[in-house]
Amino acid sequence: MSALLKAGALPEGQGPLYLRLQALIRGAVEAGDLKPMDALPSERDLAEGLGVSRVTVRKALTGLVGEGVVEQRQGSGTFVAGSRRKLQQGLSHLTSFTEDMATRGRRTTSDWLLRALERVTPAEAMHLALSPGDLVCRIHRLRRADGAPLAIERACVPAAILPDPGLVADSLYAAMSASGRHPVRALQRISAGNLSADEAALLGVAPGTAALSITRVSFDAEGRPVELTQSQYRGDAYDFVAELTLSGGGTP
Ligand code: 16G
Repeated sequence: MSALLKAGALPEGQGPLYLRLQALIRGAVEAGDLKPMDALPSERDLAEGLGVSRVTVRKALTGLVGEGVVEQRQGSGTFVAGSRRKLQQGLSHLTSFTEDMATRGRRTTSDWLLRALERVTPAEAMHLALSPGDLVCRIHRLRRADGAPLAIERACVPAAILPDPGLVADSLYAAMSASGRHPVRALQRISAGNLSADEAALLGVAPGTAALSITRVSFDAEGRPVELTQSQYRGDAYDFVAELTLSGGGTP
């Protein structure tokens, strides 16, 4: 990314500046220096770093959006188009979002949407085997990989396991591990859904866009439920991959 700015001044050449900037960014994407879903520097940083006006930057980015090289998401910035190369998550290993992204060399960040200690709802109590009146931590986050929004996750964890939502820094599973209650097994339901206007705005896509709705209930080593998480994953950015084997070990 900074390589784009460090590459410094635009190469000398003929033609309008915005077209030369467009070629510079397109070249970085084609060379793999910028990867799908990488965030581009802000308009201001590009303008200052390259010594051009913001109007020039805006014209270049508009051209690249038209070519399908980058995507602009309201309130989030400009990203290398990622829809042709989706992230894949295996379905047979119990991993956290942070671990999933780390194995792909991507950095996880989260925007906090809610961090609260509240009474359990009846539906949550059923999943988590709690009693009415018990307390739960609610951790709602917009999860990003290298800056690009990928999923909205709404986790609910019994207060007996996570007494204070402030204990979660970057990773919920890391906080649960610290109290010795890392999940070891999970049940997960995946269904198709459409994003509400609010969810779509957070994920930077059009309202009504298709998403993967996932509900995960996970359990600790003693079989006690420790987490109920409902997530919306961007359908254009994520593939879930399952490995299937013949049941019974016989031949067909
Ligand atoms: C995954 C889990 C989610 C869990 C989160 C913890 C799915 C569909 N969901 O995203 O249930 O709460 O990881 O991630 O895979 P963290 O430790 O990075 O906060």
